[in-house]
Amino acid sequence: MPVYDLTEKEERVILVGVRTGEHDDTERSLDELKDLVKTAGATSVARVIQNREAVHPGTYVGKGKIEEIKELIWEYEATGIVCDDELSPAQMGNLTDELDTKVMDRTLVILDIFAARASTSEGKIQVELAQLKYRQSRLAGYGKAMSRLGGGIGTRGPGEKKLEMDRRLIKSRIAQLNRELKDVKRHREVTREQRSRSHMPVIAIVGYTNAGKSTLLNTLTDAKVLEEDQLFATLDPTTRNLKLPSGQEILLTDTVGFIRKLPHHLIEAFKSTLEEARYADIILHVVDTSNPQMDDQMYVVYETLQRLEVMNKPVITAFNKIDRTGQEVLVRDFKADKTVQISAKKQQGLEQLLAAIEDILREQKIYVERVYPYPEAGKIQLIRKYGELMEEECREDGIYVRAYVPKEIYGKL
Ligand SMILES: Nc1nc2c(ncn2[C@@H]2O[C@H](COP(=O)(O)OP(=O)(O)OP(=O)(O)O)[C@@H](O)[C@H]2O)c(=O)[nH]1
Ligand SMILES: [Mg+2]
Repeated sequence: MPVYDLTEKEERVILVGVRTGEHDDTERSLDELKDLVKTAGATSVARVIQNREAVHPGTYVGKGKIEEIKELIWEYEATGIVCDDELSPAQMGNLTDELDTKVMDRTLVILDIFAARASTSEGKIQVELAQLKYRQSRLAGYGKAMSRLGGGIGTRGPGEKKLEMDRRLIKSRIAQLNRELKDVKRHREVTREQRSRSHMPVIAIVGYTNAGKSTLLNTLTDAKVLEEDQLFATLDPTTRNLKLPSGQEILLTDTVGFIRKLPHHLIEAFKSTLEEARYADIILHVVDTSNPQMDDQMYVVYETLQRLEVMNKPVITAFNKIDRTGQEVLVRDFKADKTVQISAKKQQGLEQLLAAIEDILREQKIYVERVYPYPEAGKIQLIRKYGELMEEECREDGIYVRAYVPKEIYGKL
C-alpha cells in the first residue's frame, strides 16, 4: 500500500527587503511580511535589508547581499527566502540559480493566503486565476524557479488543490476560469441591478485588512461573518440589510481587505468583487486606531480606492478599536466627509456612526412638505418605504406630510 506523506515540512524563510527612497517604511513593510508569512504557515527566521538606489534589475539585491543571504540560509537552516516586492520572472530565476533555494515574493505569499481563504466558488475562481497568471509568466523560460518551489507556499490552489504545473494545461485552465468568471460577473451585475431597483442605498465597508470590517458588519446586522485576528480573514463580499433609526433601510457590504503592494493580478482577478465599492452610495472606511501603522494604512486604502476608480463618493471614516486606545489618540482624516470614533467589538459610538450615515443620505435626498389628497395616500407608502417620513398628519383635505425622499422616488410623488 502506498504511503503518502501529507504533512508538509515546516518552511523556514528569510525575509529580504530593499530600502530605496527617502520615505522609509521598509522595516514596517517587513513586519507585515512576517505576519503574512506566518498566516501562510511558515516561519521567518531572519531578515535582510539592503540600501540601494533602486532594486537590482537582475537579482533584486546586489552581489554582496546575495553572499550574505547565502550564509544566513546556511546558519539558520532556512528553506527559502521571501522578497518584499514582486519579483520579475528574471529576478526570480537568477536568485534561484545563485542561492539554490526556494525563492518567493510578497505576491506569492498573499496569493497563497487568498487561496486558503477563498470559500465561495466566485472567490476560488478569482484566486486560482490570479495564481495561474502569476505562474504562467514565470514558467516561460524560468521554469526552474517554479519547479524549485516544491511544496508549500506558492503551490497550493484554492480548496487544497495543487496548482497546475504544465504550461499548456495552465493556458487552457486560464481560458476556462475566464469563462466562469464571466458568469460570475453577469450574476453580480444582475444582483446589483436588483439592488438599485430596490432603491436602497448601498454602503460599502472598506479598509485595511484586520481593521474590523467584518466585526462591524456583524455588530450592526448580526451577519455572522467570520471575524478573526488574522490577515484576510474574509474575502467574499457579504451584504446585509440594516434599518436606520429613522426607519430607512440600507444595504451594508463587507469587502475584501486592502494591504500595501496588493498584487496586480489579484486586483485584476478580483475586480468584480472589489467593484462592490464602485457601485456604493457611501464608502464606510474602517481604520484600526490601535495599529501603530494607522496612517500608512489609511494612505494605502485611499490609494487602492483610486486604483479601483472609486472616486467622488461620500466617505465616512470610522476610527475603530477605540476601546484599546482610548479617545486621547489624535485621529483625523481630511479626505473623509465625516469621521466617528467607534468600537465595533464593544459597541461604542455606533449611534454616532448611524447618525453620520443618515446625515449623508439626507444630503442626497429631497425635502418634501405637502398635503396628499386621500385618493393619493398610497404614495405615502412609497415615502415610508424608501424615504424618511418625519411627520404625518390627517387633515380635512388629505394627509399632510413632511419627509426626505431619494431623488429616484421624487418623480413618482
Ligand atoms: N479591541 C477591539 N478589537 C476589535 C474591534 N473590532 C474588531 N476587532 C478585532 O480585530 C480583529 C479583526 O477583525 P475583523 O472584523 O476580522 O477584521 P476585517 O477588517 O474584517 O479583516 P479581514 O477580513 O481580515 O480583512 C478581530 O480579532 C476582531 O475581534 C474593536 O472595536 N476593538
Ligand atoms: Mg473581514
